[in-house]
Amino acid sequence: MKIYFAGAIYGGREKLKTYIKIQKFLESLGHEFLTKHVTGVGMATEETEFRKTPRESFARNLSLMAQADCLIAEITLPSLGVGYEIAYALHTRKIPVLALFEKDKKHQVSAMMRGNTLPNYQILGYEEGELKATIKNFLSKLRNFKFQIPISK
Ligand code: 6IA
Repeated sequence: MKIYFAGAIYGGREKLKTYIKIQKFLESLGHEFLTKHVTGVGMATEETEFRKTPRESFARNLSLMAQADCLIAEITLPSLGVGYEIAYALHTRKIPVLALFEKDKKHQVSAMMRGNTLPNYQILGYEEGELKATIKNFLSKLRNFKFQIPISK
């Protein structure tokens, strides 16, 4: 499966280790981690990313989004970019979205994320030790998800 991972960049880099853990876990399961620019791990030429203009980054991200089977977001840190990507995945691509946040940081997660009841959206608080099982559970249910929601062509 091709997975678009969203995590804060300008929103803060404090959760980078968790993003990398998620990337390595998804890759160990055989999935393609589309958004290596979020972690910087496994990028062909890291420098190229830094030289991209915002327009180039935006266009490249939308083309990655067009290939994605689902989106997984780590939303503990408030990030405009991540919020935009989640809305785009839900409303434009209509793909399944899993939003994860550190359980004890619930108070800083936007009501727009916590109150969303769209059928292709799931939000879960996690403790460090639960992360992998939570992701695995989401991925195992994706096939059923696809039957429930209209997937865009
Ligand atoms: O608002 P934020 O910067 O926190 O948004 C982060 C999210 O938006 C990530 O999930 C990314 O996919 C996307 N994003 C934000 N900025 C960039 C970017 N800028 N390049 C690619 N995607 C981005 C330059 C990156 C660089 C300095 C490593």
